[in-house]
Amino acid sequence: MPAVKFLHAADLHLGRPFSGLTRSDRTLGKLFQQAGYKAWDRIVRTAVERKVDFMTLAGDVFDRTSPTIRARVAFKDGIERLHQAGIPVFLALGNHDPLGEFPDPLRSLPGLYVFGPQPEARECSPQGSPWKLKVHGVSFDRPAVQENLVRGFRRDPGIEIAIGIVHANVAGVAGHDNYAPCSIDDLTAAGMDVWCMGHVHAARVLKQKPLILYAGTSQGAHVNEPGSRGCYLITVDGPGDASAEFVPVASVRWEEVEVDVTGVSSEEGLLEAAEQACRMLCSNEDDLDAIVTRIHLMGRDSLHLRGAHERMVEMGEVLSERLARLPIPVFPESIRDRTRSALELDVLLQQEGFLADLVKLSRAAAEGPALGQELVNSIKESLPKTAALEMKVEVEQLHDPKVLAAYLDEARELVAELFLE
Ligand SMILES: [Mn+2]
Repeated sequence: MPAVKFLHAADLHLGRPFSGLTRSDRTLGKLFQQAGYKAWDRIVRTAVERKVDFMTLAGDVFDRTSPTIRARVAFKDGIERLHQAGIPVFLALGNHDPLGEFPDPLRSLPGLYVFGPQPEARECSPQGSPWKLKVHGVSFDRPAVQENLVRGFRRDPGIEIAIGIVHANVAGVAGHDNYAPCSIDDLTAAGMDVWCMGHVHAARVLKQKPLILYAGTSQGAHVNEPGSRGCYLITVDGPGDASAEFVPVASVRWEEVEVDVTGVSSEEGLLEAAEQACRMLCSNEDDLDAIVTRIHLMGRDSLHLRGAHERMVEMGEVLSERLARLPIPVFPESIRDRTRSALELDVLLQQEGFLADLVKLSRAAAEGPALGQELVNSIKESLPKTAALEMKVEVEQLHDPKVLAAYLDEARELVAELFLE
C-alpha cells in the first residue's frame, strides 16, 4: 500500500541574525544573512523533489513578532511554490510568531492552513492513500503560553492516521522557555500516530511509538547551535507505523574545535595545527557554504600566548585568512585560550625547594578532600569581612572538589610562573 510522506520543519526563525561573532566582514555578513532563507528554500525544494503529500511547520517561522519584509516575502514565496506543487502546509504558531502578531496577508495564502488558538483538526487525504488522515494542531495566541496545550488534543475515532503539530516544551528542556509545557505521557495519551514538535532547537526523536520528534531549527545562529541542522522526512506506512529521516538543510554550520598546542614551538606551527583541525570539520558530502567555529587552544603553551593579546589578535587574523581558503571556508567565531603554561610540573616535583613543595601541596589538596576543605576554610577565614560577603558564592563553590581542583591547577601555575620570572 502506498505510504504517506510528509516533511516536518520548525523554528525557521526567518530574519534571525547570527550572534557571537567577534569579527565583521561584508561578504561574510551577506552569507550569514542569507543562510536562514537558504535553509527554508532547501526545505521547500526537498518537499517538491521528494514529492511529499504535505508539510508541517511547528512554529517560530519568523524570528520576530513583526517580521521584516524580506522574511515575509521569503515565507510567502515558499508557500506559493509548495502550493503550485500541490503540497498543502499546516502551520502551528509558536512564541516568536503568535497568532495575534502573525501578518494578516500571510494567513490566507492558498495552500496554507494556520491553526487557531484551540486544538483543531483538518482532514487531509493524500492522493492514492487508502488512509483517512487528519492533521491536528494549535497555535500560540500570545508569546508566553503557560498552559498545557497538548491535553486539549483528542484523536477522532473515525480516523486511521492522526498527526499532531504543536510548539511546546516537552519535559522541561533546559535552555528554552517553559512554554506550553507537557510530558511524553501527555503526548502519548492524545493518541496521535506522529507528533511534530517545535520550540527546542536541536533535532531529536523523543519516542518511536508514537513517533514524537523535534525538527530543531533549520539554521543554527550561534555556537550553542552546533552541528547539522535540517528537517525530517516522515513516512507513515500505516496506523502507528511511522519512521523519520533527517534531511540537513543548513548552509552554514556551527562547530567548536580544540587545537592541542602541546609541543608546538612556533607561530607557524600553531597556524598549521589549527588549520589541520579545522580541515577535519567538513567532509566531501557536506553541502555547505561555510563553517563557523569557536577555536579552543588546549594543552601546554610553550609560545607564551597567555596574556599576549596583540599577538593573539594578529594570529587570529592570519588564521582567518588561511581558513577562508579551505574547500569549505571556515570562519573562526572566536579563539579561546585554554592553554596551560609549559612548566614541567612533574620535573619540578623531583626537585627540592619551594616550588616542589607548592606543587605537592596543591596536588594533595586537589586529591585529598580533607586537606582541600581545610584549605577552603582557611581561605574563608583569611578573607576580610566585606570581601567574604561579596565572594561568598564563589568561595562556597570551592566546596565542590572539581571546582577546587580547577582553581588549584590555575593558581599553582600562576604562582610557579611568577616565581620563575
Ligand atoms: Mn524557536
